[in-house]
Amino acid sequence: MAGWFQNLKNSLSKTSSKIVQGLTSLILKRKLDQEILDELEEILIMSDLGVEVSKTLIANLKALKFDQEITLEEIKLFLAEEIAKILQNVEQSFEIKEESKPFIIMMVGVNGAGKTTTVAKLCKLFKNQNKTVKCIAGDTFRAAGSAQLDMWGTRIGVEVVTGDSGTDPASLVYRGVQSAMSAKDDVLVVDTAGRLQNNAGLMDELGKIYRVIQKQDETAPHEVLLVLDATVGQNAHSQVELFSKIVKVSGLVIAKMDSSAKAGVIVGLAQKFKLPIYFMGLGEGAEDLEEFKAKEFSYGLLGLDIDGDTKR
Ligand SMILES: Nc1nc2c(ncn2[C@@H]2O[C@H](COP(=O)(O)OP(=O)(O)O)[C@@H](O)[C@H]2O)c(=O)[nH]1
Ligand SMILES: [Mg+2]
Repeated sequence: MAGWFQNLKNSLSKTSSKIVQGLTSLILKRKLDQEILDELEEILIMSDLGVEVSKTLIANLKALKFDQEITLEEIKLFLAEEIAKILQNVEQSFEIKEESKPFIIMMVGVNGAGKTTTVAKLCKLFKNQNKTVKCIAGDTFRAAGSAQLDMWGTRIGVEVVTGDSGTDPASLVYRGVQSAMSAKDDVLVVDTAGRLQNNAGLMDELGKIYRVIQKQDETAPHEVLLVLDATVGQNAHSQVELFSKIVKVSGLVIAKMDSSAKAGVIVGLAQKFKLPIYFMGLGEGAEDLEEFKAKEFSYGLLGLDIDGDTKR
């Protein structure tokens, strides 16, 4: 479908304009000297790519072009290609395995990251693929948590398993898994709460939900997706570390790419954790979810266009 790359590029404009403005102020046409390299490194670090990635990119650029003439376009292209190489390692298409019925996806993440919205987007996506889908409103901690998903369910035509506010989430999840099993649903998406009084409470609850799922199907949950809010920048690193201690995170979803100026953080996350990035959230609507594509993301990040085919 034409236009999806433009949509991604527009979504990334807050981040890319920061990088591109920095670059534009830097270089007209001159030889690549140490001063430019230092300034360039600072721009990359300020753009949330992370210190380690930024240093590597600069070292590679230096090795290739030091003391030679270079244009702004060449630098952008170089960065886009190098960043794409890093991100290719975490580009992986999300697969619902047919042999697992239901294929159970558990969503985790801090409060406000975009979990519930992503649950709705995923349900819609699988429904569009003609799969039978259910979800569980496992955030019984917030009074509005379950109502929010219920409303989405009505809107997109997907059944939502809910309990009253304050219901024990683990028993709700048990009931939801049973229901999806007996209906032989293709996919079951489990929403969870993010903020509990403290980390111990969160660990306890997510651990319990994980075990309840596993008890009913020892191969499940088949995916544990950590939803990260792209606007939090470097803080995303500590969230990956925290949640990886609690559950076996199998992949990432980066929400709110469209409202972030810090989407560059993905590059550092990819380098450090090597977790697949499956999806990007590009808005608040049910359709505003795209598969993560390394090259498109990198080019969008540098405000560049891609010629020809954009892989979709
Ligand atoms: N712009 C934008 N907003 C989003 C996106 N994903 C979620 N949101 C908004 O972020 C807020 C928190 O989302 P929610 O799904 O309730 O987060 P949760 O607490 O993790 O379940 C809501 O206002 C959502 O509409 C996204 O990809 N883009
Ligand atoms: Mg929620």
